[in-house]
Amino acid sequence: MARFETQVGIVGAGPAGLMLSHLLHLKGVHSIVLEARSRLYCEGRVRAGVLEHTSVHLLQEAGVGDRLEREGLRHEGIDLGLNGVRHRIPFVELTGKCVTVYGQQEVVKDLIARRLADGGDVRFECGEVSLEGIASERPRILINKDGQVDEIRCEYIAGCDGFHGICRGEFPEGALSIYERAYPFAWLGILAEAAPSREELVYMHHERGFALYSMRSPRITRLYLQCAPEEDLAQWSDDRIWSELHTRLSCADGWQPTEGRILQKGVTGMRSFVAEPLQFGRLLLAGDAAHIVPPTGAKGMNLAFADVHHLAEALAALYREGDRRRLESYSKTCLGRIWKAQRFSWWMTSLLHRFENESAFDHKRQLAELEYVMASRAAATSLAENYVGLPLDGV
Ligand code: FAS
Ligand code: PHB
Repeated sequence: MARFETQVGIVGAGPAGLMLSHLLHLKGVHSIVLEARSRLYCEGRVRAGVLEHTSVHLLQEAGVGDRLEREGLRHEGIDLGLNGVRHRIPFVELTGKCVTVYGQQEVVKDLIARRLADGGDVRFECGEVSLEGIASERPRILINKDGQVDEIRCEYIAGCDGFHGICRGEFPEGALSIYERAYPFAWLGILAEAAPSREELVYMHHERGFALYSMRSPRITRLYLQCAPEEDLAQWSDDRIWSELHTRLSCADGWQPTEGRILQKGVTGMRSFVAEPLQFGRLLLAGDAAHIVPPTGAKGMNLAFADVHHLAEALAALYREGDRRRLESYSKTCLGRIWKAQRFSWWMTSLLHRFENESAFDHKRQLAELEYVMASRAAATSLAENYVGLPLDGV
């Protein structure tokens, strides 16, 4: 058995784990990152697309925003649409802030490159991870790879291993309260080699179901269709996907998405999920390991960055000044903003998707709410301030 020591053992090299490791490094705190998958897999995973202004600021402050500044697409608003009629929500006019479109896989590439350039210890394809002693002062991470078990003795463990990771499951029976909601639909998403034919995102409520027009670069379009929760991707030929996208996204003014070679397609389930508290003993959860939002509000990755910002500040205060107050209140500090993002993501999802078994009243009420948001400056401002990102302290 090989033995290693670190101050913070981090499980997971997604946006949460990588950003935490980098922020800790900047504050002089040592960490080891353990990732089950390969570097290539992590850098190729197509997921989130929108960075709140708060996340852009965090990345720039942390010195990992250069390529983001060069290649990220500044977006000053979005369009909401109802059966082919669009209405713009002008973020900058309403809030003074904007968002940036820059794929999650690009953020992951930038963070991995910087950690490795700084001599960071990031172990890909690490083998099977298990935790021991999370309630003790010296928790351990055991890694079993090809029958060889290595040990990493830590002072703290950060569970950044996503919704399907192992860390949340290490909390003892009864230590966690789970809050969740499932949705009766999913998103079929595609990445297409097609120049975006609009500058900003279009969120369309259509009788046949929600559709989202997004992008990744001047050459790549990202599009989504509301589909059944267990949709069989094999039933969706490229032609059928484009036909449905045109049906749902074509607008009265003649705009519709440009077609192109489909580079990637997948079905993403929808859920709202929060596990409270985010900490037990010396194990602290961050990102999707602790919470999941439906992607309609573009909050998932942004919440992960907010969590690790607070966690890095808390650990630095402890190591630098022996001040444990931030660490003891880490969960409470994060949960205020997490629940506001949960509310907004639920609201955007409920506003824009078709609910098969809804009553005629609820459908009319939903349309009235969408028309109200399109017509009211106050309602549009509420959407805008949540979309661009609430303050990191959650108030
Ligand atoms: P992640 O899941 O990104 O990273 C966790 C990491 O831990 C992974 O690399 C995993 O391999 C690793 N891991 C897991 N178990 C492990 C173990 N036992 N040992 C070691 N490593 C382990 N958000 C948006 O805002 N917009 C979107 O459009 C959007 N689309 C999404 C599509 C999909 C299919 C999914 C699953 C999520 C999507 N999200 C979206 C949300 C997503 O972007 C997350 O919020 C974001 O990845 C959160 O980052 P992390 O918390 O780091 O978790
Ligand atoms: C994306 O571009 O992947 C994207 C954008 C906005 C969302 C969800 C996903 O709300």
